[in-house]
Amino acid sequence: MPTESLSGFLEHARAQVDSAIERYLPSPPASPALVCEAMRYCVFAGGKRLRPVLTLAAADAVAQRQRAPAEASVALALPAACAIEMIHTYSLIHDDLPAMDDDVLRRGRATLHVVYGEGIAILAGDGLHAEAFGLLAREPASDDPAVAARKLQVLRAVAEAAGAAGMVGGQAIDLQAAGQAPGHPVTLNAESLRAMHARKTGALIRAAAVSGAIMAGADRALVEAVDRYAADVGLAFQIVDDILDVEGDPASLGKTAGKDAAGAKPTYPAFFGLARSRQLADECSERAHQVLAGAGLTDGWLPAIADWIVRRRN
Ligand code: GRG
Repeated sequence: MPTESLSGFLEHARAQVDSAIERYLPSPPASPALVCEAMRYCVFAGGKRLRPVLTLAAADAVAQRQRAPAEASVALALPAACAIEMIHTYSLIHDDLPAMDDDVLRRGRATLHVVYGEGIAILAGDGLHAEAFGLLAREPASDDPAVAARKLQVLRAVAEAAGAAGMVGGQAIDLQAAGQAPGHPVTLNAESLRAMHARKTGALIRAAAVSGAIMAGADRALVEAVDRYAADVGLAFQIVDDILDVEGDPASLGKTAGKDAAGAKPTYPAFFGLARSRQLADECSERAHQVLAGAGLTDGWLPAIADWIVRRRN
């Protein structure tokens, strides 16, 4: 994906992802109009598209490393990029529900349940989740057994990341830590906070990058390198998310700021303070760069994405 700057790459990748998701999402008359509309309300509300960007950037980097045509590799990875964004969006819809984090603002708009009611919001999330796996199974449509094998590997990686060992498990621990699992409270320390985030947000971020690498035909060593890179990018992302909750401006965040402190939530700034939290995020980025250098994956946008995650303001 030869663009001149990271912002050019991000713009191009987001446009590709948005137009593909629009094609892939269900629409009437095959599916009832209301639930289709509710899905689109949240999917097209202006998210950063970090996860699909990572998928496409990983496919591009692996292609460059293997001297393969990058555009073809990115095209193979595009359905996985879209499916992962659909799963991420479902998780945000469900996280915002009164039974979970109970929030009214997301991606700069009223949350889905505020606009469409809780029942439709739950169903829109469920629908996005199911549609994502259908998409992973269906696309890219190909008779090539190698492509079919890569799709199966991606299905497994994404299911594990979204499931009980990953995002769902992390969210369950989060609810316990917030005192929202009656009879099952837990108290997190700095290490169990890291482990909770590794499941809740880290697993899907890793699966996003790994899926791009797999679809581009990466061998085991390259997949592992991309996975290690993404684990550090995911942790940096979470630390910065916690910092922004303290320092961020709700208008640019597009969500309620100050919620962690208000809810006395365990966070990186709460455990380490802001200055050390920033250092920890920088250290993650540094490790991510080292992994890329060691694996010969520095061509393309993965290094710049690690820097963007640490410097972002939303
Ligand atoms: C409901 C099973 C289930 C899981 C929810 C991801 C998640 C798990 C909850 C989100 C809660 C939250 C705000 C976590 C902090 C990090 C995070 C995932 C922020 C939102 O992701 P961004 O910043 O959002 O990538 P955009 O809108 O840019 O896509």
